[in-house]
Amino acid sequence: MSQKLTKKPAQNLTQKILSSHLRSGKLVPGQEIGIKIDQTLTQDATGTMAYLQFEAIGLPRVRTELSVSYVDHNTLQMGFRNPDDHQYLRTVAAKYGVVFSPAGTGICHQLHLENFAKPGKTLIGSDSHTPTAGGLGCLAMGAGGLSVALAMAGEPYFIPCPQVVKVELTGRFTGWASAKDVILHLLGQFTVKGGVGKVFEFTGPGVATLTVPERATITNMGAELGATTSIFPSDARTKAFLKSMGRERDYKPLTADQDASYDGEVHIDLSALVPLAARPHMPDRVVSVASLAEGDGLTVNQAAIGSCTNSSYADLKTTALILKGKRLPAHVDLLVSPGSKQVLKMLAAENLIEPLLDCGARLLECTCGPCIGMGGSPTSAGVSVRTFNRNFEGRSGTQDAQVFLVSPQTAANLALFGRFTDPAQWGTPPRKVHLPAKAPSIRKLFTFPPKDRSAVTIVRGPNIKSLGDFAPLPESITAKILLKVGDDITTDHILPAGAQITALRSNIPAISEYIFNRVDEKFVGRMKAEGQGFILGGENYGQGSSREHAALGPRHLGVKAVIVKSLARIHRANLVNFGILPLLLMDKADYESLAQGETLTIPAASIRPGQPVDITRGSGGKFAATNDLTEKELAIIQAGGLLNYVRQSSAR
Ligand code: MIC
Ligand code: SF4
Repeated sequence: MSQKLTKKPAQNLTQKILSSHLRSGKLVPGQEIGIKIDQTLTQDATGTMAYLQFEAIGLPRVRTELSVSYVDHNTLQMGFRNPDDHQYLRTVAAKYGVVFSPAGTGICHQLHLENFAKPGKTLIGSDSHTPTAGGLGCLAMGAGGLSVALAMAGEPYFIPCPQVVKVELTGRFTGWASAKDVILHLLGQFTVKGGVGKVFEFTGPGVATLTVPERATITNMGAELGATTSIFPSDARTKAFLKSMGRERDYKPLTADQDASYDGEVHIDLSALVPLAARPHMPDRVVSVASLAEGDGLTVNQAAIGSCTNSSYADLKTTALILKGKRLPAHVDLLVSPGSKQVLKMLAAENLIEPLLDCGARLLECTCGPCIGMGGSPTSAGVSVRTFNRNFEGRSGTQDAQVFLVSPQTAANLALFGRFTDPAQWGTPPRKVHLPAKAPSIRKLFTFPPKDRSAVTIVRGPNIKSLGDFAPLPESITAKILLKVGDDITTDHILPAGAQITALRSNIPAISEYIFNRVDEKFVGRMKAEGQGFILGGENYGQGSSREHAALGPRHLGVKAVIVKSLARIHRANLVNFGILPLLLMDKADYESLAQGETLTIPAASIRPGQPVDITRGSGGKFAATNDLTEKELAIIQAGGLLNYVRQSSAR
């Protein structure tokens, strides 16, 4: 009898990692899957809530292979609230077995890539740019703080199984093109909503020409496509990177099978790319830098180099080499923030700080800094070229600033000229920068949890308020549309960043006062007067950050449902987690006829997964809204949110 060998079906890289971590569901795009999470990360602005929620779950320690708490978003320590948050984060980490990275050590994603991310592992982080770790073959996703708290408790992470898009890279960079231009090119093609429900998986001969930090720039900003994540294979470049980080043992090769299939395919010829820029106020408004140089070229008032997208050693060394021996024009303010102390140490060791200082640049702490509006705001109507990943209106702290997203090479050159110029005028680019065989370790700067955690006391300042209780969803809700907004509303519109507001992330009643205040400063007043209400929105509502405060704040104010044309992935999950109904207009044309102030009745108890319901209008007419909720998600909303749901399920 001949024995038939059953050949394992060919898998792409995403399917390989997903299937080895699958806890529930099937790998069929769109269906809900539960996956085991190996690592988690948090940052300070979302972390305090995540740990308060972890505490509420009541476990003695985290159940992941590794959990790290970074402090990088707000390190200004203006007043007691912010340092109190840091102290809480440090002590709660020690108590529950989490590694702690103190303020100033670096930006979470850069540090995680350098020190902890591993090929083939799953990672979720309470920050939308967690996919940075995809640069070394880790399946890394941004999530709300509560999802991260549950992953720390050992629970699977539930997502709709993504489609996988193959991005075939060929050729190699020429001239001034760099990794940033790859992702800007993709954004120009796909837009900020084009990646929803998708993983972008990079393959092809061009991959081998890219170093891990270059790959990480690309996967980082895949978040702007709305993608679930982006990932590169783990290969000889990955091995060299991990070796330089003193982590060669963490290397394992990982690629898609030769004949793997994908749900879509794009091709990028790296040698055809030119320097690109995303114009104000969206990362997908992409044009060539040369086109912005036409005529006299727009004056540039500020340049900012850094952020989790472009703050690596290679990015900053290239910057320093471009600026060496030059002097900035008097009207240009240049801010440089290294991604980590390791980057800073390497620049210092090679005397590359001096060219930055001598040209007139300002060296900032190794944090998010101007990217999250922590200082460094441009002048009124000022033009700022930034190597960051988001240029949403007002995010820089100056409402009418004109922020362009560009590569470090582009930012440094434009800063020197003081205006947009054609890359043809920039001379010869410096040679591609590679990491040394052994980079200096900063491992001892992390605080590893003590063996005996019983003596650790968690310290809470007066601004740290535990989460209040949320009531279950009523059977029927009659309330007014208290805000009508357009397409592409970002979480920065819903809850602005900046030092003043971010300092309130541990205090929901206080931070709720700022919900939508840059869009309509009377919104909070209307919510308070009415006690409850709905929000009407357009396409891609809630894009951008993972901050769950953009759901928690509205929930605290009494928002019961958001009725929109479409939703961004992480914000949708945050709405579910905090018991707000995410409803989708069946007929998008109804958006036009619905007005702010109109009263609606939603028959909440009759909502079924994927089924339309009739919503009664104040005028007596009706319109239909549907949903893309699973049975479980609906039960979570009906329970008043995920914490209630988990408590009820464990009581059963
Ligand atoms: C951002 O870039 O918007 C942030 C700040 O990093 C957020 C997280 C937050 O709001 O704390 C993100 O991207 O998730
Ligand atoms: Fe920090 Fe900006 Fe990156 Fe967000 S996008 S993690 S604020 S550097």
